[in-house]
Amino acid sequence: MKLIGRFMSPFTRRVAVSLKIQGLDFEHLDLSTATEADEIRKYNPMVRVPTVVLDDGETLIDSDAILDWFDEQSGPDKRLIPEKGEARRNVLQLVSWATAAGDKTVIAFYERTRRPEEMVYLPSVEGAEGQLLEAFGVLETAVSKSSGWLVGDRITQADISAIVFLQFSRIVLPHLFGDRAFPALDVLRERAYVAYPAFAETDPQPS
Ligand SMILES: N[C@@H](CCC(=O)N[C@@H](CS)C(=O)NCC(=O)O)C(=O)O
Repeated sequence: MKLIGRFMSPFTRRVAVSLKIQGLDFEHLDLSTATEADEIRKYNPMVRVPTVVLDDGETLIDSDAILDWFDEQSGPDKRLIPEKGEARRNVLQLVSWATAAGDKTVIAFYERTRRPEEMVYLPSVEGAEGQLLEAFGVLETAVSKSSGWLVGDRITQADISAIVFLQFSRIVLPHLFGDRAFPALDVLRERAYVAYPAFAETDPQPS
């Protein structure tokens, strides 16, 4: 199967990290939505990433839906989102804070970089930036109350998403993080990098 999108895209990267942790092989097409739209369009007419093309040719879009399918394929021991109950609710809630931070980061980043300066409405951009910091604050509190991984005693999608989206936000909106530290999330990231090569193997490379 093919995974389309750069690891600078946190939505793509969390799929890549998850597939690697689950031991699923894929071919990575390192294509940028900004500069290689025509190539991506061959796989996804919306030119959005991540896009996955399965071995039988079927196309999957949207990281949540993609992750859900591979969780089901992996079986109970390798699931990254528990199948049911409180653990599932907790993981899904934490993933939602992380993806919400990611959505707001993409909005702020695109507004700041893809518009003529005079057309940027700063109060709206700064509003999104405030929201994403609040979301990371919720994740910081959650991890500081946990005993290692965010939920339970092994890595879940909550950990992967928290790590990947915070790294992305720090890269593309560095001005936000000068006086906002997330020490517990940093410890979580270090723990994950030591335990799982998938993180280092997908380190985002800003162009
Ligand atoms: N909800 C989507 C969000 C994906 C997303 O925002 N992808 C960005 C890159 S990080 C993208 O493709 N941007 C180009 C566009 O949407 O036009 C998911 O979870 O996959």
